[in-house]
This record gives sequence, C-alpha cells and structure tokens, in this order.
Amino acid sequence: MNRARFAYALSRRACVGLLLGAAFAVSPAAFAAGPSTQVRVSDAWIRWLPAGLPAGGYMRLHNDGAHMVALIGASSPDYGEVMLHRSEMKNGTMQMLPVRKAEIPAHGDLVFQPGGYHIMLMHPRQAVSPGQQVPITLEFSDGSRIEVPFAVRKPDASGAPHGDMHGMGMQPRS
Ligand SMILES: [Cu+2]
Repeated sequence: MNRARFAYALSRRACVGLLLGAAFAVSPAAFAAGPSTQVRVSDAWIRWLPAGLPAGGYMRLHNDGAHMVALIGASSPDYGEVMLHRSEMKNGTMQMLPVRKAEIPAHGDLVFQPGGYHIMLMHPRQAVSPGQQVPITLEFSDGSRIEVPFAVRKPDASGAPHGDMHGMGMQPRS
C-alpha cells in the first residue's frame, strides 16, 4: 500500500488507530521526513576515534530555500548521545560549546568542520569502525528531518584531531 493511501485509510478508520500506531512505531523513519526539506547535505563524514571515544561528525549543508533554516538537532541509532557542538577560541583556549541551533542562510552554506561546528557522537551502541557508514538524522527548524549516511574515517583524516579538544572547558551557550 502506498503512503498516501495508508494515511487516507488512517483518517477514515479511527477504530484501527491502535494497530496503525504500532506499525508507525516499528518503522518511524519511513514517515519521519517533513514536507519542506530545503537543505542538501554533502561531504558527510565522521572522524572515528578508538576505544569508544567521542567522535566528531562533519558535513556541508546547503540551503536551497529563500529563508534561513536552522539545524536544531541530530540523532543516530548507532550512538547513545548526539549533540550539536561548536569549537571556538575563548580567552586564548579552544573550547567546545553545546549549541541549540546552527543557522544556514537562505541560498547559502554552513560547514561543519574540525575546529568549528561539529556533531558530537558519544556512547556508541555497537562497534563502529572506519569504512562503515553511520546514519544520522538531522532535524531542522522548519520541522523537516533528513537521514544522511556519514562515512566513518580514520583519525588521521583531514584537519586537527577532534579528540584534542576534549577535557577542555564546556559550558552552556547563552
Ligand atoms: Cu564536541
């Protein structure tokens, strides 16, 4: 049954709502995409670190729309905790700060890269290793979500090692 007819049947037959609810719970990804996704993601990769250490996720986001849209969250079935972070120099030291949103200007780009915005991936739920792909779902301020495959790369992939920034000051962003 295609998705539109499925939704139609859902509205017609409230009496089977409980059963349908169970179906949604089994496959949420198929229904997660919002209608207004205007962001394209490229160059998505993860700098893997050994021993289950937190890893950084990087990518380029392009906003095809005429309005600013913000990345407001991320999640992955392969990590127990996923946060949006930004590294920045503060009083002469590099700090990582949690961010609530990262704005992508209209018809513009936002780059997540070592030393700047990154997706902080913590508590891997299974062994993740270089060469794999990890799905990460990105959530945007317009209500849309997209699932993006991130290529897992070795620690010596381009840029400064993310792990160097850990153990430094973290504080909530005002
Ligand atoms: Cu971080």
